Amino acid sequence: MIDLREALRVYFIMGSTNCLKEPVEVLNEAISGGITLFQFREKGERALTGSEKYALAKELQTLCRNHQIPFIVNDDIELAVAIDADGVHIGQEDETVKMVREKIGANKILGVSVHTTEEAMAAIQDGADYFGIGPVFPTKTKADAKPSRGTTLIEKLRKDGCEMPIVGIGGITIQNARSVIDAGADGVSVITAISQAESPLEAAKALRKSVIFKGVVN
Ligand code: TZP
Ligand code: ICP
Ligand code: MG
Repeated sequence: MIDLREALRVYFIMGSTNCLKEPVEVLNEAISGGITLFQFREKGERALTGSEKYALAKELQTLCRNHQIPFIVNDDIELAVAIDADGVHIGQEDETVKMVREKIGANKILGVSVHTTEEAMAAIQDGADYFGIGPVFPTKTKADAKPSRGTTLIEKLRKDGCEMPIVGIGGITIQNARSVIDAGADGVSVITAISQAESPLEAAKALRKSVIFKGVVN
């Protein structure tokens, strides 16, 4: 079994619509730069569907497998089960956490987006393995994102003794990533910071350095 907290440190998320070059090239670079987890999130205008979505998922999953990077699918439980993904990430508007846990089984990773203490408590009860909390900073990537509220919920959950693995998400950059870790998150999830970088490899490397290096020294 992987150490989930470790795996969450540099969490890269993308789908074809986020990438400036071929998704497989972007992911390959991101892996070379040191990402620790990948989520396939094929969403938005011109997102692939059906067999094209399936084929891209398989291609990216194979790349992850070759480098021992866990592969998570966003929202699409059927796809995750069909390709035997390592886990899924769901929001509050998706199928219930309980239902998803039943479908994927006990040994898969189940991530849940939470925005309040109440949602967090419920997700713990229902079998979540980690929380995605955000947007911590303003983001243009998610059209229906809630207003950004910084790291207040992350800090509150930690203050209340919550030990669930947590990643921050939304508008996270190489420059502000450290503040999310300092607030109590185990890792940072990013789309734009890597997928839209001129060099996804250098971006992933720099992000990893800001999250991991200083973490060891401090
Ligand atoms: N959920 C909350 S913010 C967000 C998602 C999927 C988008 C994060 O993308 P970016 O480009 O890293 O701000
Ligand atoms: N958090 C994470 C980790 N992934 C998502 N897709 C999301 C929140 C909305
Ligand atoms: Mg969702």
